[in-house]
Amino acid sequence: MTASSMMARLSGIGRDPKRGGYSRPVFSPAELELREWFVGEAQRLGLDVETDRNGIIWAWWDGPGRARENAVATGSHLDSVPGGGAFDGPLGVVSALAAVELMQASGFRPNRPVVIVVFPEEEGSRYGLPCLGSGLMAGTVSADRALALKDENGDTLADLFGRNGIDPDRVGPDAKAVERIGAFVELHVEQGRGLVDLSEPVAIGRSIIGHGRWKLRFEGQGNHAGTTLMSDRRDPMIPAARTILAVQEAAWAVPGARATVGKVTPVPGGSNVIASAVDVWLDVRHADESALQPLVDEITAHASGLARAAACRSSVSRESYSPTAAFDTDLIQRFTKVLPSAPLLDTGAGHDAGVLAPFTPSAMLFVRNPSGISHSPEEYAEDADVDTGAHALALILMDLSSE
Ligand code: HGY
Ligand code: MN
Ligand code: MN
Ligand code: MN
Repeated sequence: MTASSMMARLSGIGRDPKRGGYSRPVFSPAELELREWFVGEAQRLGLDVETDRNGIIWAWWDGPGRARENAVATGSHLDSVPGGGAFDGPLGVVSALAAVELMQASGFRPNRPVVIVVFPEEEGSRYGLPCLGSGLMAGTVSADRALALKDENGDTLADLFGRNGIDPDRVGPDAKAVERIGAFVELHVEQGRGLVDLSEPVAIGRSIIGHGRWKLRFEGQGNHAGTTLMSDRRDPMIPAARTILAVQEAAWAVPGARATVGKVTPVPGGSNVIASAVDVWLDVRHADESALQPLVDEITAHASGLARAAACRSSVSRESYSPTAAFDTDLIQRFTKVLPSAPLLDTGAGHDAGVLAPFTPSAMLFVRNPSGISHSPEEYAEDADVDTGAHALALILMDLSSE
């Protein structure tokens, strides 16, 4: 089946009528449905499917008795941000399936195992930790910390994993799993306007800029909205709001910086309740890491002054951090030979390929997104570009696996 027809087939799964677009938190019914669909499609292609100790699905195209080492791996994720688009994640998985089908149909037989990999919780929408599956496998995320994290309903990752057949006691670094990947290629919908401006359907990824998430907590005194005089309040919403404005100003002052507050959680969150606490989630990105931390420091210092001025307290925790990741130059060179007209693009979005890059040669392909918009229902790719992307991926996989 072509990649575009697979995307069409999946288009009803995980729609979010309230927010628009798709909401597929990891291991939600929608994401589980996609995972199950993936397993069925992989088996239809004759791939051997296994789920590892970190909830990562592997679908192997290899012969009986062939050692699972030096594999050419490709894939992405099936979870989404709240109210996200159809393509971020699934496009890479669908294109991997389509690419294997194209290779099989052409009569090609790989000399190295080819494996499709599906990572859980890439977006970090449920537990706040992006690229959780790949990070656990690579050991860049602490298993103890991750397993104790709670989602909005107080459900821990340990419980969620346990209910889905993943033994929490076995979650954690898996050097053997990483070692068997000889090269990793992640295809992804582009999340900006690079390819639109260049009038090309497919790009080769060069790097991912450094990025991280911080949680700023403001604490005051929860109280009654009607009986508490303005002069008697310790309302943490006030320094939180002023901090959000300060984030924007501070980021504008640093060329190349991107800083976002996309999630604010008042506790307890009632319209007639002065909050007792407010969590402000800060996402900061910069290609030059030496500019990133000082910007975060400036914001948090400012936040603490604003909290004191409102008779509140503030604290900050770093929830996740991904250094700038440069993709493998040898792989990029090979991709360029196979796809001579594909431009090289850097991206501000995080990916499992960025987590794997320090451990195994990794690189990416991007498919044109005419809207230039992502993490939104408006994220888009034309059918023709989707199929061109899958074809490009097949050429890359054939080149790599024929050695
Ligand atoms: O870039 C992100 O926000 C996520 O890792 N996809
Ligand atoms: Mn995303
Ligand atoms: Mn993604
Ligand atoms: Mn991403």
